[in-house]
Amino acid sequence: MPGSLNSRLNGPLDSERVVAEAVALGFETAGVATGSRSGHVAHFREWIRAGLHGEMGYLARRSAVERRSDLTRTLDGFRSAVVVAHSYADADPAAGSGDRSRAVVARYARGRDYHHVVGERLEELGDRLEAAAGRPVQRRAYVDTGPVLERDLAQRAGLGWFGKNTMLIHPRRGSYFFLGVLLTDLPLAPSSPFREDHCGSCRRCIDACPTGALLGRHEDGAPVIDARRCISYLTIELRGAVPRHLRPAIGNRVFGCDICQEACPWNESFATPASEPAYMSRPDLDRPSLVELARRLLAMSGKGFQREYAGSPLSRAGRKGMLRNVCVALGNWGDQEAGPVLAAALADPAPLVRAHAAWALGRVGSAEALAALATRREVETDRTVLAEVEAALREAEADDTQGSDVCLDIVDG
Ligand code: B12
Ligand code: SF4
Ligand code: SF4
Repeated sequence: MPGSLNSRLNGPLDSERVVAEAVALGFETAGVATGSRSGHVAHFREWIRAGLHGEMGYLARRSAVERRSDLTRTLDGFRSAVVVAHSYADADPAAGSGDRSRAVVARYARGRDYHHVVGERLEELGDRLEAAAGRPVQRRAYVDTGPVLERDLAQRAGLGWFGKNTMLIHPRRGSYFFLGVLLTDLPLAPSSPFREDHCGSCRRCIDACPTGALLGRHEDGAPVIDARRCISYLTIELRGAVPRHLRPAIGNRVFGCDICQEACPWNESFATPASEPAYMSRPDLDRPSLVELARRLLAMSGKGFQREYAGSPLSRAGRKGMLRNVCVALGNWGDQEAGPVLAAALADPAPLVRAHAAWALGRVGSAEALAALATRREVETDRTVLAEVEAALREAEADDTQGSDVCLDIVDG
């Protein structure tokens, strides 16, 4: 440990000491924000009012919105928020490979669940601050799930600016990091807020987003996302069917999406692989073959899935959600090799899985795929699945007719 950090760790309990303690615990950087109210709350409310949060009802609950607007509603006696950043950057051969027969899991989700990793470390940080303060410290730790505007606090604590991709970007670390927040009753001095916007005229993230989810900056400067179109939302948060018109744009992403971060020059220049072993990829989530992944998931029960992915972010999507995502990716690959496993998925007990398998078989379009759809049409009892089966058969037929039209045109010409 460098001498200066060591001496700060033995110094008085001020903001410098708090940051030093956070860094000693393995966080890359940290800062302090004070003031229980945020200037961003009106923007947050407007975003909810416009329905851009989709089905993420927990964001829109009245009590949760109110708690976001005033931190003293969450911690009586709130004085300061310690905000930490924990890097999960990964060199990622997956995204660059372009091999559509393999699944891409977003970087943040390939290892252990960050809620646990960051949460445990924030508790440890709280214990250390309490020992240094020599009195009980009122505190609450949040990572992602609480009614807290984490990026707003991070910007106020000096950790970075809001990029047009809505990510909090650090000028020397890029954006591949989690945020954690420790609300305390400690009277700490605030760090300098990060006021610059380093995006300038760049719009690489907006242009790269395959679903058009990034809407650019609002006239007040806030970046706006339509979460209902974001692949991260569609593959993790959405419980029902993925809207048909968005399925092709999802490609082979089966859990989360990093495209607007991959496009960002600040990540190209500054993201260096994380040193945290907990975030290293599980072997089965490192570019798994889509067919293999589908086979494994189909063989699991819902409980078996939760056992297999306990402690992994993937548990949030559940078996049905993951199989839905893998079916979409298999349909986007569209290779005949996907046919047999999709035919098996067409008999899955979950209608959600059958519906997406039907869509994917239509995209594969081989004689075997169409035969599996035709057979299912005779026995299917779920109306939604039946509609997907019929649409897939209709579209495959239309493609076929279009194909022969093209031939005729050529012959006629
Ligand atoms: C809901 C949510 C999502 C939703 C919506 C995303 C979104 N951009 O809002 C979905 C499911 C799509 C999602 C996806 C992802 N998420 Co998410 N998500 C959240 C969550 C739980 C809430 C975010 C929220 O409230 N959104 C609503 C908007 C309106 O609020 P906001 O994002 O804070 O944006 C502020 C700015 O717009 C701002 N603002 C900025 N400038 C200005 C200027 C002015 C003048 C004003 C008035 C306002 C303003 O006002 C808003 C309020 O502060 C946070 C954790 C948390 N509790 O904060 C994690 C969080 C934002 N997610 C995170 C991550 C890692 C991701 C993914 C990268 C995961 C992945 N690989 O798939 C993607 C990235 C997609 C993207 N481009 O955003 C990290 C981001 C870390 C970072 N460096 O920024 C967080 C902080 C979780 C964590 N603890 O680490 N996420
Ligand atoms: S995470 Fe993917 S889908 Fe979502 S905004 Fe970024 S590029 Fe678009
Ligand atoms: S890609 Fe460009 S516009 Fe988007 S967040 Fe990065 S710097 Fe900003």
